[in-house]
Amino acid sequence: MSERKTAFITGINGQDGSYLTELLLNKGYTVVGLVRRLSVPESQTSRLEEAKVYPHKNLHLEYGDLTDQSSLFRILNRYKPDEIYNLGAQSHVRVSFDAPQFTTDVIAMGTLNLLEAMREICPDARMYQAGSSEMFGNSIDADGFQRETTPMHPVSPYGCAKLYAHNLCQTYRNSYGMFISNGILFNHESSRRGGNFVTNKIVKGALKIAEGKESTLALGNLEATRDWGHSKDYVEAMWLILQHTHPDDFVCSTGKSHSVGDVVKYVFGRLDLCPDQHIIIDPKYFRPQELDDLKGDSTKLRAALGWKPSYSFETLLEEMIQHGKI
Ligand code: NAP
Ligand code: G4F
Repeated sequence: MSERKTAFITGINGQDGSYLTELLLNKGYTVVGLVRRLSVPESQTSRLEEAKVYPHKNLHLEYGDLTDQSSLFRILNRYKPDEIYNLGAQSHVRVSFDAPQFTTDVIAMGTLNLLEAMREICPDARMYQAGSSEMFGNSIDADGFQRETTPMHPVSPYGCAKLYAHNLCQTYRNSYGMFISNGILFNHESSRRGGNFVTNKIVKGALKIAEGKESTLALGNLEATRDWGHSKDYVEAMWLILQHTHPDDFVCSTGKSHSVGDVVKYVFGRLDLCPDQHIIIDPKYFRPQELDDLKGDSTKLRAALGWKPSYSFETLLEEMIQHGKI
């Protein structure tokens, strides 16, 4: 790279934000991140510290919030980024039923705030929007896959807010000729995944049972299926999407799906535990409306940008188990 590029990341201390920061610093970028003020300041940078990228001379953190447009104007004005990655979100689907307005404010209005700030200050920058397979709801093509052309009928406040942001990004791209690309990412996990998402909850719960610290693990729906990949692979896709010749929308997925019950079976099996003796079904983890099955066709991304996942379902869970043992 001849001239150092600057990237601005909202949600920098999230799971994906931390992997993306590692990737971009390694590529020689200056990285600017938006962090929210938390009452435990150590939590503001916990994942970046775990990734060993904070502190770093080319990483600058700025206080702000997607719902505070003045903070976005201030930061964009100061750094004039070449690339913007909009990863900030209340990203838990179940919680979006409990806090629908907050979820919508951050994801939908927050994206609008960012787009307007970008249009005013750095319209020639490139922006990646973190869209989700949750936008499809229970809509599935006849062959069992979801792809870019599959109709989107979300079944959660989170999915609705993400679809608003997705549509808004397309509208700004088409109206103003801005380089704005939507990712439609299927579930992706890692050892940095929040402990209340199902994969990490199962890994951590099983390890506690194996160590004799707990005897049961309460879960909700075990029948739902998801297409699970690794966050490290998916942030690579985000970067590739912004290096493309033109802005576009891309599904990112492994193309293989497993049930929540399969995750339980695999993780408990690896720890020589019998799930029937430990798993309790607690309706409090059911959602008012469930998204039953997700399996993504990422042919477009693979063909246009040469992306492919390096982790399988098994190697992903294996890494999470080994990390949890440390
Ligand atoms: P995550 O770990 O929950 O991280 C979300 C980040 O957003 C956190 O750093 C959080 O900050 C920040 N944030 C929350 N509210 C904010 C606000 N009002 N203003 C600014 N930042 C705010 O999520 P992730 O797994 O990394 O996912 C990254 C993005 O991809 C999210 O937009 C998510 O919805 C989307 N996505 C994720 C998946 C997946 O399977 N992981 C799939 C599809 C799409 P705090 O740490 O301060 O809370
Ligand atoms: O791990 P989950 O909470 O992920 P979910 O709802 O699929 O959402 C994740 O992936 C989306 C992409 O499709 C992202 F956009 C979103 O931000 C997030 O990262 O739940 C997965 C499945 C669900 O069917 C849920 O009902 O696991 C089921 N489940 C069963 N017991 C549980 C539990 N989920 C959670 N969180 N906790 C349980 O005890």
